[in-house]
Amino acid sequence: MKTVDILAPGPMMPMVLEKLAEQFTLHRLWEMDDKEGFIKANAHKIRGLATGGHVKCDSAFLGQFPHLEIITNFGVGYDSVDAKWAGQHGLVVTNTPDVLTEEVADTCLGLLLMTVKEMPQSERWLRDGEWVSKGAYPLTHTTLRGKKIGIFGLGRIGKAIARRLEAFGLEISYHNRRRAEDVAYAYHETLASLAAAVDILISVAPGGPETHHIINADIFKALGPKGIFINIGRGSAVDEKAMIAALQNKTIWSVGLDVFENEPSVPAELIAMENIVLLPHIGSGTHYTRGLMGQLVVDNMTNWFSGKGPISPVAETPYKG
Ligand code: NAP
Ligand code: 8YV
Repeated sequence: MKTVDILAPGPMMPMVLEKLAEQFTLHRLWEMDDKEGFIKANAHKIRGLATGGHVKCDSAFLGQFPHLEIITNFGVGYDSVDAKWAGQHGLVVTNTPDVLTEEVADTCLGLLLMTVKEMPQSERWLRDGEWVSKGAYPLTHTTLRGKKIGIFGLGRIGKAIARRLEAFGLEISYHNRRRAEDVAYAYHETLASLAAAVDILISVAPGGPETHHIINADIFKALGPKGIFINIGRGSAVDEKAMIAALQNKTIWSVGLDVFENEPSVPAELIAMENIVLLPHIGSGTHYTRGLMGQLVVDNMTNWFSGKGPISPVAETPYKG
């Protein structure tokens, strides 16, 4: 398959690039001095794109490659790729579902516990010598005991989070566009109704235009002054300014965030807040799981150019054979 030219617009895991380069003629756009010149001269050759969440593959970018067939995305979330446009133009987009589900759910539970039980703050207390100088860390303001949990986006990862929360003995409800038939948790037809009914709201919803700023001032108001918001989905789903205001005005109690609107930039107002927990998008971040995700990127590309079809096409580009 060395006769097939593929393009990586931005950096990816070295393992992915090495394995792709073994089989295909791989062009590393981000390393080139004259990126525009390269595209002008070579766009007609490019048949595959391997990308991650950090490069915007919108219609203007994708439209430059007249013979493009497939875009293999590293990550289950593919909001940086205009998959609708790709589907309308006969392209296939693949993502990396399932292989990261349990890992991301583990991270979410960690983030939830850190936030509710003030673990980063109490660890700082110990490291700063306050245990010795001031005595025991104060009792935490809240607890998971007896709390109602709402999940926004009860899909693969949301269900894995819910299974863990069931073992914690907690009541779970959720909001999706459609009721999930395979669970008995209470369904809310709107996000506002879910937020009003629960103590802790966890977002595992995808990014993209449909969820943009869907978690806004009204949702925080509905969650209430003892409410906690956890985000392991996408930062773009949250109106970050409204969330900062809600924290400053004590409209909600606290947040635990793994994702942000403009990563890796995190608003200074959030960094200044001691009572919240901020993680640098580590949901799937282990060698083990990122390795599985990388392999799936490579396998999708290999399968496609061997004529076997994609392994994990996204909903907007179903494979018809
Ligand atoms: P999934 O199985 O497709 O689940 C997404 C869920 O969200 C579905 O249940 C879907 O239900 C619901 N949903 C989608 N759009 C919605 C909308 N507009 N309003 C209400 N509900 C909506 O995906 P997944 O594998 O669980 O992954 C979920 C997301 O997690 C990814 O898209 C990604 O953004 C994020 N993620 C983050 C990390 C991290 O490191 N922090 C890692 C992996 C994934 P309906 O279709 O019925 O609405
Ligand atoms: C990835 C993620 O690490 O899969 C996703 O949607 O958010 C993470 O697992 C990220 O997309 C890679 O940039």
